[in-house]
Amino acid sequence: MNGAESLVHTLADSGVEICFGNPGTSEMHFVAALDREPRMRGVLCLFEGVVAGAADGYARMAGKPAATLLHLGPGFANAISFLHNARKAHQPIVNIVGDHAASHSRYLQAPLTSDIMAICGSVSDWLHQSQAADQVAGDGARAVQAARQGQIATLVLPADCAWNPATAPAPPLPLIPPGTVTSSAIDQAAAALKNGKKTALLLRGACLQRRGLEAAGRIAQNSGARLLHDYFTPRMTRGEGLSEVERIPYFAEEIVECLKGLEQIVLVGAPAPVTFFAYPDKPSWVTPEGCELITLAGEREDATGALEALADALGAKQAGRIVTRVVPGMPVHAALDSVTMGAIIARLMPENAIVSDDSLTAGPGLHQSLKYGPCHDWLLLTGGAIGDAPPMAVGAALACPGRKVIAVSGDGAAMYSLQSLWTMARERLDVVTIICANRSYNILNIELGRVGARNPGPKTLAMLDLHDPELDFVKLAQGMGVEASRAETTTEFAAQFADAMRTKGPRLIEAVI
Ligand SMILES: Cc1ncc(C[n+]2csc(CCOP(=O)(O)OP(=O)(O)O)c2C)c(N)n1
Ligand SMILES: [Mg+2]
Repeated sequence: MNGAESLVHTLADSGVEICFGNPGTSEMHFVAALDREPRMRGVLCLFEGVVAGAADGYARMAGKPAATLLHLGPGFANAISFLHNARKAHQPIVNIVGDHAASHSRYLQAPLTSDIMAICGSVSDWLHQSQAADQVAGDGARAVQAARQGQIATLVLPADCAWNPATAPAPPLPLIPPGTVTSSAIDQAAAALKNGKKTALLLRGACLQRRGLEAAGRIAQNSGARLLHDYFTPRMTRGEGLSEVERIPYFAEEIVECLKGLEQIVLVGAPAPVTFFAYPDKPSWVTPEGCELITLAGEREDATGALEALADALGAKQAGRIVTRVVPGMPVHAALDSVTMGAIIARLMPENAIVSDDSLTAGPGLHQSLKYGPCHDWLLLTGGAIGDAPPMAVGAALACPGRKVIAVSGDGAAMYSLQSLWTMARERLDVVTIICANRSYNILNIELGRVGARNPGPKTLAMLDLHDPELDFVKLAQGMGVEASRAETTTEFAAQFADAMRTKGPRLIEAVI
């Protein structure tokens, strides 16, 4: 076998079952090796941002890494923003980045020669360049081990290391589990929850899934503490049957209001809260003055186990308050807006769906109904690099066949990664993509005033406007093989969304709001 084959077998032996890729000449041996490893699925994406977003969505839902295949420094560079989102979400990804053969990279004038290690290093927690074909398998096993600690692992694979002979795949390396929380951290949090002060638990990571939420609910019931999660949390299981957790709002002054009066915040897999942006005369640090921050579990520790241990330490046996479903009434016939759109989605979506959410200013309207909707997993824009709802939906659909995936995206955001639709069509993924078409970078129109930019003129406003020309998402989707329709009223949206829920396969609805 050659180095590339030894790597693909090693990845498969280590439990990596899927590779999202956009290959080039330097990756041809890796591509050819896919046919010799039946356990590895290759998924072509037509832009590297889609590759990265799909790997992120896959990891969030599968709880394990996908591989990506990227073409030298420029290919990796195209993936950076969505790798950044994945990194902020502490998701596991194994990037395989083809590079020139050693004999060729000394020619700086070769078009694709770049400072590849600097480019890859910018968003990788683990980075290595293979030095010889017979070391590639071992490098691959180490990359998977690193990724499985919730990291972006990047292996740069020079073409000669891929094509030269190698001996054998490398055996999988042991999984390094997240750190266990010390009993003193649990005792400290337990004591804090009994001291009568106004307290909130701020939860992030896997503890926002069913097991952690169950323990958190018992703690809240026992102690009276509030449960909070950050605005762009990576993944949360929510809706019917789950503990209700308050979402920390987006804008600085709303966050301050939300956290006002708290005397203690217990951090559970979460960092201390800060605002999304800085604004003149507004705080970035939003922990109320005098409020104590107590760490129960660090961002890379077993927060779920810590919550269960804390619930036991408190003797908190009684289940917490759980969400009962509220089925919104069918909105009356009217022009669609984000509130009625959210109500219709929450009314008609099936149980156990996955919602990939980059809905921006349509979000609050959607959130209002969805939080009392049927149980679903909710994936959010963790690193602030917009456009990752459709690619994350690609990855989530491949991780969870049989579950309906609903991607909700702003019209501006959707244009960063529209090529996702082609992969949805090719892989026949059960994803409905909803474009919130307000023909505007609406949030930026709001922010313009908030940051204190004065007297915007026509040139300024044109930079935030999407009317001229109007994007026709129906045609764009059809051009990529996805069935699509436009809804301008509640009635149209309800009919189209209901139909999308009844049938399987990729579908797009341009929701004019
Ligand atoms: C990669 C990246 N580029 C640019 C931005 C800046 N940005 C934030 S929101 C936004 C516009 C979003 O518009 P849209 O998706 O239509 O949502 P709306 O605000 O209209 O609800 C832009 C350009 C960003 N966050 N990330
Ligand atoms: Mg918009």
